[in-house]
Amino acid sequence: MPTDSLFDRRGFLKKSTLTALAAALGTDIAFADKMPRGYLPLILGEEDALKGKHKEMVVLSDRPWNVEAPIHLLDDKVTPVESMFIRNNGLVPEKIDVSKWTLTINGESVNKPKTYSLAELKKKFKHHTYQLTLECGGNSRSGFVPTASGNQWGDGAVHCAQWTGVRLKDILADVGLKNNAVYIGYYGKDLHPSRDPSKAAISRGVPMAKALEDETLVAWALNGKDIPEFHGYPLRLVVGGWPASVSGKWLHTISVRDRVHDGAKMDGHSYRVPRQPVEPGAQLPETDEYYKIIESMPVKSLITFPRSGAVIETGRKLPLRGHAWAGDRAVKEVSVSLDYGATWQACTLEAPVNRLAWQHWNAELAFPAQGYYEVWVRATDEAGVAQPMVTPAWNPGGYLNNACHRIAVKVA
Ligand SMILES: Nc1nc2c(c(=O)[nH]1)N[C@H]1C(S)=C(S)[C@@H](COP(=O)(O)O)O[C@H]1N2
Ligand SMILES: [Mo]
Repeated sequence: MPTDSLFDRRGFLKKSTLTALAAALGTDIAFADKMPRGYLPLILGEEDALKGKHKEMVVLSDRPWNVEAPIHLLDDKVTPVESMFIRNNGLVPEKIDVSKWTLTINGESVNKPKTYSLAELKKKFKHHTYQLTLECGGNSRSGFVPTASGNQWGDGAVHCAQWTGVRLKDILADVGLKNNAVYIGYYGKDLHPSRDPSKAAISRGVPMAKALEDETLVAWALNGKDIPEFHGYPLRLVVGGWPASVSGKWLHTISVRDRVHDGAKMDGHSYRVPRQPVEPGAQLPETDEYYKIIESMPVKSLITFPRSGAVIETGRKLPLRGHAWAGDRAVKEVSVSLDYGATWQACTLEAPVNRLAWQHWNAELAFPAQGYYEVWVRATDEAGVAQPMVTPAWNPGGYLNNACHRIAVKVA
């Protein structure tokens, strides 16, 4: 429970929590000793993440907020904000003053740390807009048996929206790097669930080669407007094709490191998978010897239309469509099957609008007879790697489940 650290062993709000609250409220809390055990004062509640979200979005948890999209809400080519999943490891920052927001570039491998105001970033560097696929490393975790620890995402923790900002590589060139730079790490202004300001909720990063790609942005706009509060307002690092956990929200600092970034959630089994396949349910030492950091996400696809459970008339053809993506790679082929993978029909596949954006596919299916069907979709990337038809390698963190998506269709 993320809120545990607010309470003492008997379940009452800690003295330190009460002191911090009194400071925030400008007055003491009356009857603090009468508060029921485990009671969380309203003032500690966060803003409602569902404001501006589609009413069919699914809440996995609200402390911190984790919200996913049912697949039929991902039908748009550019994901609208109302259908974008939210994955928070902590609490959204309070009282954001954009006029005072800055981005600092520091770390062992910069010549000299430099700080930019938001206005300077916008003025000094060329603006770029890319559509980028961000998929949570734990998307589809609920498919693993036995249950892997973490949010039990269905398949809806993915979006491909349009981000506008400046290239990280342009900023880093302006700062000046030493030649021992290995990795970058981000820091965001969100609070650790314990509200302990000395702890980061999450602070991850990528190797220099990924950081310096054209599409790696420091962005202030999402689908042409300010980034919404829950998606990182007012500034965000956006890195397409890798676990979305490397796209730091509420960005205030990027450290250029002379080693693999060692921020929060870079170790243990966070966003890491065993180097060698393990037996389902296995436990292994959480060291670098056994675990490697997830980099590019694997090939995957979704059927976004029709929604599962569609009923069609006998003799009618069914138009189907969706998206496919493959981390750093492009998708080369998408096929659908209506006989549990025995035979496959090739779909029409569009090129991505830019590198690291998902690709749209469509097909028309004829059903041979009345009855219950399942339609499976399977994508193959440009290196010839295809999605598995069943859940792939179990791992303790429940990452990288890219099994084929399927929907039910009844022909009546
Ligand atoms: N500062 C900060 N950045 C963050 C997170 C966070 O909790 N804090 N969550 C990460 C994770 S795990 C994911 S999957 C994505 C989710 O992005 P979204 O909420 O905009 O969909 O943000 C990433 N960036
Ligand atoms: Mo994530």
